[in-house]
Amino acid sequence: MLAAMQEALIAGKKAEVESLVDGALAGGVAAARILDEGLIPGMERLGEQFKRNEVFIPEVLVAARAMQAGLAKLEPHLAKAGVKPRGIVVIGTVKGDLHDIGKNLVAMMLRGNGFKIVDLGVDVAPEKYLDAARASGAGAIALSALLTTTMVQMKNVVEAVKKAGLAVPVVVGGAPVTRDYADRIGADGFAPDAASAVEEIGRIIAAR
Ligand code: B1M
Repeated sequence: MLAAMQEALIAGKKAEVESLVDGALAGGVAAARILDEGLIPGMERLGEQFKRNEVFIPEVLVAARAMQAGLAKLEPHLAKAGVKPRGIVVIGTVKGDLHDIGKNLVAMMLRGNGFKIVDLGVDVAPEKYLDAARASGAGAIALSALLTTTMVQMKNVVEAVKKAGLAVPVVVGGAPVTRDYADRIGADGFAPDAASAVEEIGRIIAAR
């Protein structure tokens, strides 16, 4: 079933992905396993095909829509019931970058783990993070970037936060981002995946 889910995702068959996710959940497969062995590997395989010019942007967009639909089905199951709010997190994909699947997954996992989320969407300019952090009283700013050309924007956000004298830690992540890069730009935290982002942000907010 999880292999079929990968195929349906790659083919951009939204209704089929939704029904396979429903079926897996009904059959007792854990939401995390559906993510880790169904949806995410499907997207990774598609990424490889994209790189080899075997598929193009329209196919990737259709698959992304199927992925979002699958994630929406999983969201209630990733949530932990009865967890008290652990802090407010402002999240967004950096300026120039339109990839939002990973960012949405991080937001979803944070929400499911008791954080309140202010989601700024994609292509977010540094000052927007600052405004939202001030307005919401955020405990952390979370930045996502998927392109080597846009990850440099993370440095601009870190610098803007410092320049404004805002005492809000900045946590970064996304496929091209590494712990080393996070350290080099002076970010307060880094996570390689959504589950680690929950741990990292939780640890940073708790330590404040
Ligand atoms: Co684009 N794209 N894309 N794309 N795309 C990549 C990223 C690429 C690796 C594909 C490839 O060449 N193999 C490549 C980047 C190369 C590079 O920079 N090194 C690429 C490119 C080149 C481009 C365009 C430039 C293509 C073009 O126009 N010629 C263009 C750029 C547009 C723009 O942003 N300005 C483009 C466009 C698109 C679409 C719009 C078609 C679509 C995005 C749709 C959408 O997001 N709504 C798209 C997609 C879907 C991809 C791939 C195939 C899949 C990305 C994805 O959603 N992965 C991707 C190839 C790949 O990654 N294998 C690719 C699944 C998602 C769950 O993973 O986002 O990595 P990810 O998130 C993970 C972790 O990274 C982490 O947690 C998540 C889950 O555990 N994480 C965080 C993410 N954010 C975090 C924040 C954190 C912590 C962890 O803390 C705050």
